[in-house]
This record gives sequence, C-alpha cells and structure tokens, in this order.
Amino acid sequence: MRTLILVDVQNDFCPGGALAVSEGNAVVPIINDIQKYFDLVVATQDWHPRDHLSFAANHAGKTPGEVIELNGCPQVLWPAHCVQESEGARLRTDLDTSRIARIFQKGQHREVDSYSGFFDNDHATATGLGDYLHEQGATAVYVCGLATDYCVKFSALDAKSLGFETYLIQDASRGVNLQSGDDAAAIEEMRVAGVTIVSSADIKADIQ
Ligand code: VGL
Ligand code: ZN
Repeated sequence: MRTLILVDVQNDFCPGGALAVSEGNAVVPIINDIQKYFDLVVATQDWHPRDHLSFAANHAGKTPGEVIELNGCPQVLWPAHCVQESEGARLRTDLDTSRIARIFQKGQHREVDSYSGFFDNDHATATGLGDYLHEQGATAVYVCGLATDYCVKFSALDAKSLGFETYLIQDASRGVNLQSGDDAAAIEEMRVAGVTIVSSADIKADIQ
C-alpha cells in the first residue's frame, strides 16, 4: 500500500513567507501531479503557538540561525513561522487537498520543536501519524515537501526506523539551506539510512 506524505506545504515556507525556502512553491504542481498514483495521501502541518521557543524572538538578544540548547537538545532558532491559525500556517491554496485523508499537526508544545511528522524532536510525544499509517496498512511511504533538510529529512528517517519502506521524492522537495549544500547533505544522510531517493518521473513511470 503506497502512501504519500506531504510535509509542511505551507505559505510560510514559500517565497514571501516568514521562513521562505527558495522555490518552495515549485513543489506544489509536482505534488498535484503525482497524488493520483497513491492509495493514501496524508499531510503534516507545522503548527506553533505564538510563544514557541524555536522562535528567536522569544529569546532576548537572539537572532534567527543561532543555535541554543532547549531541553538538552540543540535547537536552531527560526523567525516566527507557522503560528497557529495564521495565514502563514495554511497549506498552500494551490495544493490539491481533495485526496488528503488526514492532516497531522506538529510543533504545538512550546518547549520542544517537532521537525518530524511522527514525533517531537525529543521523541517523547508521537503525533499519531505512525499508528495511523500502520492501521491503514501502509507499507511503502513516500515523503516530500518542505523542507528537505529539516522536516522532510526527519520525517523520512522516522518512517524508515518505524519499519516502513521509505522513499524521498527529491524533486517534490526543497531545502532551507541555512548553509549551502544542506539539502544535498540531508539527501545523503537519508540514503545512508536506507531511504530510497526517487523523482516524480520515476513514480509516474512505475505505475502507468
Ligand atoms: C521546518 C524549520 C522549522 C520545516 C519547520 O518544515 O522543515 N523547518 N520548522
Ligand atoms: Zn517550525
């Protein structure tokens, strides 16, 4: 059973948004084009309270890009983004949402970030996505969206460690690239962990 996981295809991660990913909007038509090849489509949504401690503005004297320690974990500080109920937190309006069976929100706990769609960064709290996919009989999981070097990567690594046959759809994802090359390094990290790297063209060719 093939499942597509759409990671954080939200306004704030696209050009003009608070934490814009270069060409973030370019993933939308690619994703719209491939959804029909999957038995199940789910999405994740970064969904932070305004006082979230991953926001630089919530730490005196800190600026985005700095790294602090949060609950014993290194935490990159970000511009305020994907604040619950804000326009920036909405899924892109050009994303076809008609086949999305469920949306899993993450990053709601003020004191811990949640890059993965499956767990908070400290792995203490699950979002329910893993149990849901197991209940639905998902075996192969295809991950794409924003951003390759953060939420897409951690979602794919968790999918793999939960026992799913895991794929990254490379051209349907884009990276933040705080440092240039972060996206390529993330792809290599996923590959080494056993994630298979594919393109949207592979998906169409396989099933048609
Ligand atoms: C993300 C940084 C902070 C992502 C979310 O969706 O990749 N990155 N929050
Ligand atoms: Zn976030």
